[in-house]
Amino acid sequence: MSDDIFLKIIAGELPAHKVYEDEYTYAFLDATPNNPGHTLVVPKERYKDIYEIPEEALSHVMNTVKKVAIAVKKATNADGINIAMNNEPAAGQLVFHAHIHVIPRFKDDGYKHWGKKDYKEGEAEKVAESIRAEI
Ligand code: DGP
Repeated sequence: MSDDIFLKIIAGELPAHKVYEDEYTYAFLDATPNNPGHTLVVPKERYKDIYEIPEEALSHVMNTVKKVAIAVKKATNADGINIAMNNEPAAGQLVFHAHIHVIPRFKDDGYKHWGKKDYKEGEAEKVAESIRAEI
């Protein structure tokens, strides 16, 4: 039996507030929202994260993310929307079935953006070159 809670939600074995479903994707309210209306969009097939998910499946997910983002904004009267994906525990991933967070944001919701760092001399050039070499 799978220990994938999102597969169980898709199969109706665990309760969730579904907001959208199509052949490839499923969208439901996050149980512990940053703000009311915070929705998770998942592929119906299990892929662990951004590294594993095939381009075609990701493209289905992103099409649904756009649909859901527009609906969440209208339904909640949000001032903005964050789209986020956590990959691996170091980045905050808790559920290992790839998913995108659609988070409605409000001017007065109290959240702050992540802190920023400065590059040291020569560091940006070096890291950009390393990334280019991996693509
Ligand atoms: P992440 O940290 O990116 O892996 O986010 C996982 C999210 O999944 C987290 O915001 C809470 C949500 N979540 C975990 N378990 C359940 C559940 O059983 N039902 C619902 N609706 N959401 C869940």
